[in-house]
Amino acid sequence: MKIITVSYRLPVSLKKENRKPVFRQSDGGLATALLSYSEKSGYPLTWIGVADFDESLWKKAKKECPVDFELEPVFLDKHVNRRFYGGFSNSILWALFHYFPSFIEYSEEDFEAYKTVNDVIAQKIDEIYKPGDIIWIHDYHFLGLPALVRKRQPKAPVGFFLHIPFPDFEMFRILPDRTRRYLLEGILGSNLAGFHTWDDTIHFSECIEKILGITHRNFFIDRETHHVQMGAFPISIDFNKFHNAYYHENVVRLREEIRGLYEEKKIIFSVDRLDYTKGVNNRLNAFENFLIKYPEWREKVVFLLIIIPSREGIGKYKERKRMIELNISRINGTLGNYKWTPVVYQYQPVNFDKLIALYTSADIALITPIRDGMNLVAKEYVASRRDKRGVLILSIMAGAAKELQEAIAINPLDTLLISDMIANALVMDSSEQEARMEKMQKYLRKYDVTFWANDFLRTIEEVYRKDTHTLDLDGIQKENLLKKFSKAGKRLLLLDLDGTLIPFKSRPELAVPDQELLDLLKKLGQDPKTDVWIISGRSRDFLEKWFGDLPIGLVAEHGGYIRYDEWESVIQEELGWKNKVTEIMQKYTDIHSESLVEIKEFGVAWHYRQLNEERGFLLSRELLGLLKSHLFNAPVQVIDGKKVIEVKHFLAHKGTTCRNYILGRGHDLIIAFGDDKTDEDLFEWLTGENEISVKVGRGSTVAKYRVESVSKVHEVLEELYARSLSPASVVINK
Ligand code: GDG
Repeated sequence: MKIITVSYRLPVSLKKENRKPVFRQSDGGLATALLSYSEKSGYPLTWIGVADFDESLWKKAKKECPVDFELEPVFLDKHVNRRFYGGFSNSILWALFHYFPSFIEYSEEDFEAYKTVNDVIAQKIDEIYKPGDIIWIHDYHFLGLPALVRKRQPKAPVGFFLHIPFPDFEMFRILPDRTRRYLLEGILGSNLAGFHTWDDTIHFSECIEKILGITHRNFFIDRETHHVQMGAFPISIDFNKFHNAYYHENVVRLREEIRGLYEEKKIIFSVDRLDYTKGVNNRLNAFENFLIKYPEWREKVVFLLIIIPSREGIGKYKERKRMIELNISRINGTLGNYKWTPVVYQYQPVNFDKLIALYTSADIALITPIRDGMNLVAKEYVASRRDKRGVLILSIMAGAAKELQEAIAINPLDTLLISDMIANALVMDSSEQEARMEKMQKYLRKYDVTFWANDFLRTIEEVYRKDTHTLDLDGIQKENLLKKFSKAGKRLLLLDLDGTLIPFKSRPELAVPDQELLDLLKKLGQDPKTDVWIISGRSRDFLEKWFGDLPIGLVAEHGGYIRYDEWESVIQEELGWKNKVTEIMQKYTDIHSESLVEIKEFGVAWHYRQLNEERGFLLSRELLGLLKSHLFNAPVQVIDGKKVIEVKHFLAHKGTTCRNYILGRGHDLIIAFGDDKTDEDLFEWLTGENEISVKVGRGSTVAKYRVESVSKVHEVLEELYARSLSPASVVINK
């Protein structure tokens, strides 16, 4: 059993230096976290990534690789890799997911290369995977990969984590349909799709709802082959590594050196990879504003700006570098003088000790991304301040801002606000600095990168285990249920109608019960030991007309009306929202005449079964959004049903009505059958050992059992009826 991790970059680099192969391990938090998890759990680790070295060099050096895990470099054709990495990954996905749509350079060839590389990696995983292994795929380079792995290994536990933001539907939908479907279906191949924040998670869930028509229940989806959980897993850092480095000899020496260089001056610091998302030019403009608005700080402050070279082959990055450098020289030229350089700029990486020395020398860390999945620099700055000094100024557009509440929050475009906040931070008294740092450190110490990795991997296993929770109601399972039924003293059957007892038809009025079903319900209802209820979304008139003469109970309008002897309403109030909903739905029907509006007493439904599949789907997504906004705060539920959008009073609820009026009346066995979301409201109440829920057809469910179709429901009901006859006759019949 092992963990297979996939990321574009390997945590180790290999270069030839003085004709000898030299390995370097990255300081990345991901490697640290995974290694620590692997150590604690005892699962060995295999890491797959794209090699940035030659295969021949790897073959020679492989044995000397100084790591405690298996490294599986994948060697790509250079041309394909350029289109895959520089093209689709970084000139399309990166720009789009960070809300820079005008920076996208869309190319079909790049998409082809992206798919090819995802296929190559899927193949690699397939070669290595053994049952029992856990697969963890990272980031936007491999959005298609989870589904490709699922295809090859349907039973594999697969996690996917996105390190960058997931954009909202309005942004994501700009991609061609085949592309966006590939990406969304790709992620949905995993058992766990993790994001940094709930905003990202919600954006993803909205995209799958609007583009693929897949809805979730509590961010959980039941697919044909597996379950998918979505959720927020904010990444973090190795807190202790950063915290403990403060007193390292080399760090102390470097810090003294830096402090010595800027004696009498306050230091503002930032470090980023070169990227247009990081807001470096805004930051520079804010610093310039600050020096103009607060001239008393001139010559008393210095801005140490470090940019790490990144993606230099891509046009937008080259351009950004030029823009930043022009800006720096303009500011230094106009505001600096021969004794003082306001912005000290470095375009080179720094090693870990220098980074800590810089973090711990800085009076302010100024972090201003326009958009950032998380931003680890912010967390590292806080963790490294063992002296509890320094002030973090952080953009609200970074995922980290959701957690680091004691940072000074700024809007990255508001350069005037930033300049004021710099002025405030420079005079913040030490007790306030300490109090803020302490709170943030307490949080980061607890939620460190090891917590993150444990939480993520544990959740993959949990969701994976859930894969078997809904059992097919056949064979031994069915036999057990039948036995229970024949043994039970008093039994209750709760039966949904459409999609459960009656198959769907193009128009609701055509879906009516046949004589066979009526006979079946009649004979079941006549058994004094069995109470039978139809729990339906239909109107009471409809139920009365077809089932009124049977010896069974009826619930209409999803729980709004109940009939023992007489119909009784569970709702007593005026429904002011109904007119508005009817008006909105009617407009849709006026334009799209194949659809129809059904007005009920406690709700309104728009049926689109007869519309062209694709158009009906798109319109239903639009209508859903519109209704949700119009009905904000109204006491309603908006249901995205099977080819029907329905708005109903929240008390017209199958679960609540059954609980209040039908359940808890001395039944020894309860069996409920249902096929859609409103039935789930009832299933959620049926948790006891003798409370059996049965989902009809595919789709997410909390039910204990599943049958595949309406005819199977009839079959099971016939069998239950047979068992309701005397046990002796059942034996004889056998
Ligand atoms: C992506 C998302 C998300 C940088 N230069 C040096 C150096 N670094 C280290 C920092 C930090 C990391 O690189 C940068 O991480 P960020 O989170 O700030 O940004 P991205 O590279 O854009 O990362 C981001 C992240 O993935 C994780 O999910 O937070 O939102 O964009 O750890 O310290 N480290 C050293 N020398 C350098 O020159 N030693």
